[in-house]
Amino acid sequence: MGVVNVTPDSFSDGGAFQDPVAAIAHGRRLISEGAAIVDVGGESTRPGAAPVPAEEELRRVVPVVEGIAGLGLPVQISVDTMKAEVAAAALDAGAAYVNDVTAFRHDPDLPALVAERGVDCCLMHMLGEPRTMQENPRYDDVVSDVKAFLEERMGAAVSAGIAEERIQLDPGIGFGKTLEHNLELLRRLDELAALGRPIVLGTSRKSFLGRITGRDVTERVHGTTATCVMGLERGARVFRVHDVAAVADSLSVAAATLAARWPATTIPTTTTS
Ligand code: HH2
Repeated sequence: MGVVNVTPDSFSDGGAFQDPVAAIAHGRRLISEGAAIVDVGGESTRPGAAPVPAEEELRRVVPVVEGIAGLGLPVQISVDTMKAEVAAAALDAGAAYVNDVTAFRHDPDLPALVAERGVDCCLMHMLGEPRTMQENPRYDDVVSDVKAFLEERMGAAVSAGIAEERIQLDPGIGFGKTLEHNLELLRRLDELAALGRPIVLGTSRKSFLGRITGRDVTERVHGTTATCVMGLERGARVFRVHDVAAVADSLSVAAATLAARWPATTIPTTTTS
């Protein structure tokens, strides 16, 4: 899953793809590098980020989804949003996957929309909200707590009419977690994979990698690939990354070594509503 951030303030590439033409070209490049999914987002969720009004998020996201869909390439377009209004417009424009970092806790209309359109979704764990999530996060046992949360949110999604096969789960690396929490989740990712749904892993360029390596945000590709390879070995199947070429090569070699099947999913190019 390649990341296309159409934002002025994303933590690693804010401002680089605000122009729709640049964002669409970036999407094309990520697809050519091996992305099976491109995740288009118009609201940063970095620690301390301020919420973006739906109107502005729509203005950022919809032309880019439309443009990438118009390329006619074999890719699934994801919209990274917590708002049903934005998701609906993105699905109309050609997206077929909803990536909600709040796991349907922000907008009660979002699960019904995903159910009605029959599209894939990602439910992610976050402790608190982006504005405050890194202020002293605490867990009894981070892996058990995240697992219980994901199980509960998956149950809520199924109750809202979403088919279980459409649901993917994400531990939310960096979302209300210390360095130690992130490493514990990575080390014990197999316990989350035991929930029986594909695990999405979003470690790309995140600050915990900089804490370990001392590298700036654009120099964390090697740290990112290390986490993806370890994640694959422990059951992750979707890797949300900025540096698709490097990660795709690393995963191909790791998957061949493990004789694992990767990519693990077929790629729908249209919505199934
Ligand atoms: N991380 C970010 C945003 N969306 N979605 C999922 N499912 N998992 C993640 O780990 C995840 C996510 C943060 O990364 P990025 O989009 O690059 O930054 P920003 O939120 O500042 O735009």
